[in-house]
Amino acid sequence: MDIIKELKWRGAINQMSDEEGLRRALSDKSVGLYCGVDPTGDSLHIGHLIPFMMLKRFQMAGHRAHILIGGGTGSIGDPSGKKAERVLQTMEQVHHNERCQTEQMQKLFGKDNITVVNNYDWLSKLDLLGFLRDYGKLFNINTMLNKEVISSRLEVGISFTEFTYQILQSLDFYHLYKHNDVQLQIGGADQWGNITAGIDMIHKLEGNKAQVFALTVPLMLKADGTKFGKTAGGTVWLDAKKTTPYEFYQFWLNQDDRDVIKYLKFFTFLDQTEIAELAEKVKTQPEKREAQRRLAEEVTEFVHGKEAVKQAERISKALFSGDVKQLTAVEIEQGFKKMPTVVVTAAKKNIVDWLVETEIEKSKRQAREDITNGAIYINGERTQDLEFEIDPTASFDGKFVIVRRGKKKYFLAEVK
Ligand code: 485
Repeated sequence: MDIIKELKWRGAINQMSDEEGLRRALSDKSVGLYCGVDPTGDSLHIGHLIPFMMLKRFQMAGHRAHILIGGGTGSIGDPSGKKAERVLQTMEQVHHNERCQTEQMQKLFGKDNITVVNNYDWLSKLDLLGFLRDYGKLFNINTMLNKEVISSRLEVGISFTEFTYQILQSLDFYHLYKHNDVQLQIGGADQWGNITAGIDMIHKLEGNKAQVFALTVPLMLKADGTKFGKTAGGTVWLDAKKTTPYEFYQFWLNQDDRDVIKYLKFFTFLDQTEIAELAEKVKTQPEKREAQRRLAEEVTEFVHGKEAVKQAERISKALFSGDVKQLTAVEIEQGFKKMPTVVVTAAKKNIVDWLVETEIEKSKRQAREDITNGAIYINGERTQDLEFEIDPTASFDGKFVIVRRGKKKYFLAEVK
């Protein structure tokens, strides 16, 4: 299947310029393409994953993928999709974020498989008069004002700095066209104006015959109308320190039946046959959540690797069945990050006193009642003896005590 056809089947195309020209270019040879990202944070999130998966698909089809880190543009700030002027980041922030994001990209794609460039390298070398004479002249104010990004901001106001952003992104496309033989720029739906501005600029500089193309991916919408990529805990990050692989896995596992097939198409490399089979299972055996499990496995493996998937599965299983004994200290840290945590000393203590002191139980009376009723589990073992001594260092490298009350309620005591 040709790549455009495949992307269409995946529902991954929002807009394309010159579809025929692009198809021809793609079938003739290996095409250079790029997607840019501004280092506005120290980690990428799953929203970024959508165009990146697209880059990867092009790469798998034999094309040359480039990622551009916007060290230059990130010091200005893209007005696209923003209702108000941004606060400038310090250059230290920009450079710090640049380093973090570059490392993440190289992990995702493999160091040798992707060309990562930074527009700070050429944008920071522009001089004002050269910029105005060589490039400013190519941009018509009326055309710029008519772009949705700018027109939607005219009432609240927009600085000259942000207004200029589209020229900088255009310059990048031109730069990569000249130096890296890049003909296609991809991005989210909000990037259409910036990408087409670049195409216009290249046509002015190189003539209308220059073969350059734009392709955008749709904005991800959820069936229930809430924002994609957010949970109660906030944004879902690609950085394992900000969103642990277990939380990441759980995020995908918890997707709605109405969304899961769309996400399988967008976020995995599974083919049509396999996705059709999973769609059938959503209909006939939704309670098994096989499509969700496959989605969670695939995306977690792509971002965090095979081992992380195994770990996430072990943690999920242990928490579900209550059999937490086999978990390692590292797995406990991941799995219990969002659960109630108390800090305890290493001192041994009677179970009733310990449960009250940690405030897991409100009173001694309640603690005794729960213990004798068999509702209390210490490190996965039901404990019904009121004289039991808790030794906080007995399990999990002496770092944790896991308490479960009733069927599902977990508490983590951290030994310090
Ligand atoms: O030459 C370029 C320089 C910068 C950029 C692109 C090309 C970045 C772009 N202007 C931007 O702001 N991108 C967003 C970002 O950096 O977070 C998001 C888009 C989203 C998707 C994603 O980047 O909002 O639609 O393209 C990769």
